[in-house]
Amino acid sequence: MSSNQYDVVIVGAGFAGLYMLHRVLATGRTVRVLEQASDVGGTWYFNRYPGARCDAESLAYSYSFSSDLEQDWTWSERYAQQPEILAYARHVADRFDLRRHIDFDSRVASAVWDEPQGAWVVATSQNQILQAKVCIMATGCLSVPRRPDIDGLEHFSGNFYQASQWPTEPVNFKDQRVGLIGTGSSGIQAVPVIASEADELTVFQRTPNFSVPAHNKVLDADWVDAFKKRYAEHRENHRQGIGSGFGDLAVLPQAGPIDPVLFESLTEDQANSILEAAWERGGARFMGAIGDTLMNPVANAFVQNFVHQKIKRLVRDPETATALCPSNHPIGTRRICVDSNYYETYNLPHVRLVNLRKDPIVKITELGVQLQSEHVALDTLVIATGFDAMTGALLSMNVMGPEGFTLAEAWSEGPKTYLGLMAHGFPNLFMITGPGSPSVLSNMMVSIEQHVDFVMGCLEFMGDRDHQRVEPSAESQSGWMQHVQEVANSTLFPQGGSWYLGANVPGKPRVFMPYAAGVGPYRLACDAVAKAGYRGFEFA
Ligand code: NA7
Repeated sequence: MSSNQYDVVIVGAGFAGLYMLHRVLATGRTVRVLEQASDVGGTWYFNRYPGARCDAESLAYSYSFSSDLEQDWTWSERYAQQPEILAYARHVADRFDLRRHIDFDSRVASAVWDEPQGAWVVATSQNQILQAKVCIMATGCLSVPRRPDIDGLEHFSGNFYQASQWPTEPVNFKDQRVGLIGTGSSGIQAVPVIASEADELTVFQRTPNFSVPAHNKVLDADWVDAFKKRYAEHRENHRQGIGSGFGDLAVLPQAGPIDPVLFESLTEDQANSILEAAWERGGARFMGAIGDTLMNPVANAFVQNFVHQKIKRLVRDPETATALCPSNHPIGTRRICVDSNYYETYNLPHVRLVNLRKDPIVKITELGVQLQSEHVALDTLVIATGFDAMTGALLSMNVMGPEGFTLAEAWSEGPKTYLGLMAHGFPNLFMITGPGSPSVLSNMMVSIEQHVDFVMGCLEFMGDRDHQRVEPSAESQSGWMQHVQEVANSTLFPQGGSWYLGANVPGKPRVFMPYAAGVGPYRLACDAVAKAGYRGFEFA
């Protein structure tokens, strides 16, 4: 083997790439990781905007593969902030001696299957070329930032920042008139923090999102000790999908379990008190308080109304409160946001919401934002306008299979995968948390570990039988995609018009991409496939 030939190449050194690397190294295979950033961490490397925080509970959003690691590492808060999560990724890279297998600042430009060699030839924009029998895309679901097509954006002469490409050096908002465009999770997390520093903050909102309070806090050391003593049980709950793997029901010290109940079995008072308890408890699991919120339009409308009432009580100005109440999508069909004082921030005298539905942006000028009705002068403009989610990174790399067509061509009508793990026509190319897997609807750590373990099982299976090549059959892939759509269509998700559907990117096919049945059922499906000799995959 020449020095640029490997058994495995992994693209990405976020949490998926790091664990994949650790597992591959343990088998003695040769492996190289290519990472576009200058350090590990993936999405947590780039998303360092003020207020960036995980919306899964820290003790659940962490690796379970090493008991020593989970016992040694101490999370400080219920929901970890970006710097702490990045520190954790760095710790893992050092602790397991992973860095020397990673090429940083190496952005993959193409991956082309070489049929005679039976290998992927992976080239970077830095003119590095590697060859590997197996290529694993650990490129993340939210790693290609979207720039909005707002006229004049490039002409703004003040300070300009994009949430998902935040500079490494500190940003000063003091004495600044700041504008922020975008009110998804990123904007909602950033608003209170920017408001605490800026002279003035104007938030330009096109579509409001539902947000529930995080009730974040410093974790109690005794409680953490008790939790860690039973870590294995908690992890098992996460794997089975309790709370979408976001954290099991005993994760909070003071709160008891919330039993999922169906709306029709409840009186109005009971439904309200269940929602009240879930609101007080905080976090994304609010969505699971009434079990059929995402299936039953009547239940969903009730929960929407509950949150509208909360917003109207939290925000003093009635016009602002009304503008903040989402009315164009069922609650939960766009990713529920988890905030710290988001709604309350609008009560501050120097914070203002502009409802772009009533007063649209005409253009960005050198000095600020020109609305239809007025010009808003700004020193700093922040955009938090989202991502080309789930397929953006995979399709940006010019991946070409043996038949001479690219992944972008194969997916021109939307992504097609088997189990979200592989695509027909692209042998030996695995995806971690790809479209068609629970991915963004789950705790990513739970999904990442399950995917990596599945891929390793498949590679071992191949090694034992001297198989050189694997890909899913066309039939198994179309069967899985049909199942993914059927599951989505049994929920309200398709009504959300969200990035889950590609709806935020002009021209992107509208296909519901994540698998909505949950991490537990998905794991069972994968386990059954593996047990049946990797049913649906073809080996050669
Ligand atoms: P999101 O959730 O996609 O939010 C993007 C926001 O940007 C959303 O409010 C958009 O409004 C807004 N947007 C996009 N383009 C424009 C234009 N042209 N004008 C005004 N507003 C615009 O991205 P986030 O980064 O907040 O969150 C993504 C995930 O990252 C999140 O769920 C977490 O998992 C982490 P729109 O809805 O399109 O009207």
